[in-house]
Amino acid sequence: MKLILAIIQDKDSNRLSSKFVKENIRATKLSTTGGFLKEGNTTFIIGIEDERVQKALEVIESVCQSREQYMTSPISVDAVVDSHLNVPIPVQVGGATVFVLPVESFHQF
Ligand code: 2BA
Repeated sequence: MKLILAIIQDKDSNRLSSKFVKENIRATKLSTTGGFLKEGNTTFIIGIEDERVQKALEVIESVCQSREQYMTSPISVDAVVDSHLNVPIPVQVGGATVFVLPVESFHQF
């Protein structure tokens, strides 16, 4: 068994939840925050048999899109003088960041 942690954009989370249900992939959804953009994203926890990991990855890849987001650099005293520093910077946010971990044991009581 494996544990998949998939960090995705909020915009894709409802579609991904629905696709998981359709494919009988069990998942738990967490509201999370990216450390860099400090914006909300969604993390799915998926416990899954080894032979179905590939299917889960394909579902994630098919639903989650990469998008460009803009971040504004923090305002400093210099930035007030040098106002061009406040121009939003484009950041490419991935469709999904996925970790696959081994599971030592699994219990449901
Ligand atoms: P954030 O940390 O908010 O990062 C959003 C996007 O900003 C990243 O997209 C990346 O394009 C950029 N970015 C992040 N850190 C950067 C840095 N130090 N310098 C320059 N650009 C930077 P993704 O790489 O697609 O990541 C999307 C979200 O996935 C991240 O949101 C974070 O929540 C999570 N993530 C990505 N890599 C991770 C990792 N190695 N461990 C844990 N979480 C990760």
